[in-house]
Amino acid sequence: RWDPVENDFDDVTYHRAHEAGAVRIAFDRPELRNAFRPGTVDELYRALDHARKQTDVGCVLLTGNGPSSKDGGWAFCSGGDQSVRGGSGYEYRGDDEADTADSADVREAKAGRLHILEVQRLIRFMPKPVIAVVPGWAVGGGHSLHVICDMTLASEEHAKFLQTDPDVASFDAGFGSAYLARQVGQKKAREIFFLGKTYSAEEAVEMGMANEAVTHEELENVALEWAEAITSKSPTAIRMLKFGFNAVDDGMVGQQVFAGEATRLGYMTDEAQEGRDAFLEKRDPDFDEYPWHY
Ligand code: 1HA
Repeated sequence: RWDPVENDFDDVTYHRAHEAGAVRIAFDRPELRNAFRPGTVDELYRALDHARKQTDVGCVLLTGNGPSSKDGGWAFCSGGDQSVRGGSGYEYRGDDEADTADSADVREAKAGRLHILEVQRLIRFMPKPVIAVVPGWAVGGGHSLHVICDMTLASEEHAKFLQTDPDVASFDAGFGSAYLARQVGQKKAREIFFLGKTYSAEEAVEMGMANEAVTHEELENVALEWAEAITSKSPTAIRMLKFGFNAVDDGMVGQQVFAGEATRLGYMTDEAQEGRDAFLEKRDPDFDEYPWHY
């Protein structure tokens, strides 16, 4: 059902649904509860950006592979890999094959940076829905990733939601908390970050940060059904709705993204082409036949 998309990834798998306009991108470090190191995040970015550019792909499923061969545990993602966190951030290490291709100065420039906020922005601003498919733990920066996705589908049996950021002296004071508060309310969002309690799939649905909990066995089937429902609809309508939902919280950037799409639609009209043609033909534009719609 899933065909591999050609790639050179080590920490992420990337598949295209056979004959459907959906892709599946998955963290592939199940023994570490799918924690991400710098190379993982860069691969994730590249996979998402590839999916963004495919004009016949309308939906991305973001998930975590499992179970762990060590103890059978499942995870969506447990956030930043604490074992490569150095004094000034997350470090590329020798075994981080994903980045050995970079020259020494590029590695130096990237040192300590986990480009996870760039990934968050890519998910937020790509013109197609990204669905978090949560088969197990969604923790820390992994929790924030599910928050930023357009929708969340969770495994009834294994999904667990937990914010450990303040335990490890980290803090997503951006989308991971602010957008969460939009979903669950201010008090509940503060509880999630300040108390660090673990929530079940059912509780996540109840508080509004997950859409639905389904049996673990059905998880990927339902995810694909959702993707197919989305990709059967009008691409323009879905894109405008996503950016419309974002705009109110994204300030002038939200307006800019929405306006970019409006301009694209405007350019498709005869009226816009008259403007362009008049310029190229060195004459005054004649907009008389285009009504002032009300
Ligand atoms: O918040 C941000 C950022 C915010 C703004 C900007 C950038 C950010 C970048 C990153 C982050 C963060 O992600 S900070 C939060 C980092 N993550 C954590 O604090 C979660 C740490 N992990 C846990 O709390 C637990 O492992 C767990 C709740 C996910 C699972 O618990 P469980 O089922 O009891 O399993 P456990 O035995 O703990 O874990 C299995 C294996 O996975 C362990 O390794 P082993 O003993 O088998 O050798 C464990 O060490 C490893 N592991 C799990 N999570 C991580 C990890 N190793 C490294 N890093 C992890 N995050």
